[in-house]
Amino acid sequence: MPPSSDISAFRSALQQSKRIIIVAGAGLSTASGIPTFRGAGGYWRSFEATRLATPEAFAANPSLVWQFYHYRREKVFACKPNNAHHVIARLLRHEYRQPIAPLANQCTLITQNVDGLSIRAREELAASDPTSANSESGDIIEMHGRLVDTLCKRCEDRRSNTQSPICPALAGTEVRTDAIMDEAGKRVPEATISTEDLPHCEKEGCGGLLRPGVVWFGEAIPDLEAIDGLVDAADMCLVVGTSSVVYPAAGFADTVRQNGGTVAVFNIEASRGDKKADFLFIGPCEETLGNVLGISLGESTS
Ligand code: BJW
Ligand code: ZN
Repeated sequence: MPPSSDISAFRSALQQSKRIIIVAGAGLSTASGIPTFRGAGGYWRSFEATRLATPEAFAANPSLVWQFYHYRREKVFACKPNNAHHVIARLLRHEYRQPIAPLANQCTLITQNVDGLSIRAREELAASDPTSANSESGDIIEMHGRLVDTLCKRCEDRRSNTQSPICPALAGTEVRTDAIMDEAGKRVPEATISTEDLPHCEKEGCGGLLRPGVVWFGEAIPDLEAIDGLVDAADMCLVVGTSSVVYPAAGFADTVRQNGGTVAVFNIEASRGDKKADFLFIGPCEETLGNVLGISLGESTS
């Protein structure tokens, strides 16, 4: 049976749900101005973003990979959460969830995004209503790491670094976003920053080369056991703005469905997630999510 787009049927299922997971991807942040990984937005200087997100690419050309991540860090510093992040921040909070999912005592966002915008939306919500700053909010799991984190290749020290730019040599490289051609139409090679000028570990006596603290292809997802536990227990799975091609996240909806739960996909277009969906809401999630869930943002956000 094809998935339904009946909002009242979806809301009835939500009323019955007890444990909700939201599985999010790059489409959650497009309205904030962050490019996706696949499709038209998935290129940087004519490189496929997914080809740069590997340990092999970093080993072969740390200068290029750092320029890509520096560009994305600077972009995120200049962005703010959009309506979809704000709706999810509310859904995570018990008092906002109560009217639409009264039985749901657990609600967790499992995001593949590394931009930190979901955390920022949650912080903004807490700040906008100081009386409920301590009220219970569901967890946010950033399963592919964080752009602002660095990881030392030598001592494995992981820490948050929000310096802009992260090192002097990368300053200004973010403005080059397209491939440059010379008069003969030949591609001008990328400027190479020598490895010693890239970010290095500041831990006492280390000085090892730093890499972005994100999860690349072939690398393990931190705390996957805990995530699997949440997925196994969930009876409602909202899949928001992901192409559902990257595992393990792409398999979470299958698990929920196999366990008898309900899956609702929110995507701007058809995606691989559709075939495992009970409900499908096509459109920009920054509009559909609030409408379908019945969460209004009022005047406070953009
Ligand atoms: C909108 C919208 C709007 C636009 N509104 N919608 C099983 C089968 C086959 C392969 C594997 C498997 N298990 C593991 C693998 C290998 C691999 C994998 O999945 N490969 C596939 C490509 C086949 N997985 C891994 O390697 C993972 N590791 C692992 O499994 O380790 C095992 C292990 C165990 C023990 C020891 C060692 C290893 C790791 C995956 C890491 C992925 N990393 C990246 C980069 C992160 C860092 C960074 O950001 O730079 O994560 S790749 C990239 O893809 C990024 C994303 O999080 C991820 C998913 O992409 P996403 O978010 O779905 O984005 P898009 O662009 O694809 O889609 C956007 C969607 O939004 C589209 O559908 C649009 O239509 C939509 N959209 N605007 C609503 N306004
Ligand atoms: Zn170190």
